[in-house]
Amino acid sequence: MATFRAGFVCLFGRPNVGKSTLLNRLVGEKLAIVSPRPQTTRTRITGIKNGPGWQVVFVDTPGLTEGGGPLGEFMVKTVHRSLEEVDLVCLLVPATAAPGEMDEGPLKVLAGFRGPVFCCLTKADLVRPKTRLLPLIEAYRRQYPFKEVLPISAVDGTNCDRLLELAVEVLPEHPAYFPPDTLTDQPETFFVAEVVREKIFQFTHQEIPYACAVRVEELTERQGEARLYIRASIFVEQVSQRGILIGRGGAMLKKIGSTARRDLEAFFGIPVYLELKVEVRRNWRRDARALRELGFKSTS
Ligand SMILES: Nc1nc2c(ncn2[C@@H]2O[C@H](COP(=O)(O)OP(=O)(O)OP(=O)(O)O)[C@@H](O)[C@H]2O)c(=O)[nH]1
Ligand SMILES: [Mg+2]
Repeated sequence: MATFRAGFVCLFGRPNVGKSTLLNRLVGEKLAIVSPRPQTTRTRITGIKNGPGWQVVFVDTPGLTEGGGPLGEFMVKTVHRSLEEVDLVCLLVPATAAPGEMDEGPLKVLAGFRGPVFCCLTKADLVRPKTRLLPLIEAYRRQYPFKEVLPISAVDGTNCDRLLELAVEVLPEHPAYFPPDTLTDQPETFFVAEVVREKIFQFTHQEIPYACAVRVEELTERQGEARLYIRASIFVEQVSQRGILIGRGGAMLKKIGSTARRDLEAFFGIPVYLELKVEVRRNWRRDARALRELGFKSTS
């Protein structure tokens, strides 16, 4: 009987190195939101890729940081938990860094991990000439016994297929964890909330996107109508932020809603009705109870 390989591969690294962009590229679907700003991802996000004789469950994680209050602690805990019981870790580091700027923080976190670790030098498309990558590759090789060190670009696709192949090779023989048509194990409501959050990142500035949490209150396909009806709340920390998010005459909220709706329609393939409202939940990022109510629950 032919063997089947399956396992979990954690995408791990500092904020903004391109973990979510790589997850989307490897899975071939936009599952995780992306922004040019650090600390976009707040939770563990899976993306499942199937091939002949194998299944890889990629696990995108929040960027590794220190501090940041109760929400920050939740995010760091999420990173640590995501590293438990995975079959392979891909440490993502920016290819644009100089060898002298190498960051040892993530390597320290990996100290207890027994499995294979790949080092992916991300955003390699930004480095020219490519020979500039060699000293960095050498520097990382000296730092940790990586099984592979490879430059990648999730934007132009450099080495992404190669990374997938190498990942499959190290996975154990194991039956598939999910049915072959499964893309992720997050519920649709989570995905919808993230799309709204991505638009907040896109259209608002400074502290605003960080002060927002989105919760889907209702997601229904109404009988007899090929249409998704979605009601979601955006929670902000202060009254002034509510005003910014709503905008003059409601213009900002409308812009967030209509761009999110377009993405959701493309993803679900049916018309979407999206109703957004903005609520103030004072200092929710520092409030353990509010965090739980807004969906920041520990998974184990
Ligand atoms: N040029 C280039 N830009 C990239 C690449 N991968 C990601 N980016 C950009 O880098 C920024 C951060 O990407 P994300 O995927 O959100 O990074 P992340 O590591 O998930 O960030 P956090 O969720 O904040 O930890 C975005 O502006 C991306 O478009 C790449 O391969 N090349
Ligand atoms: Mg991310």
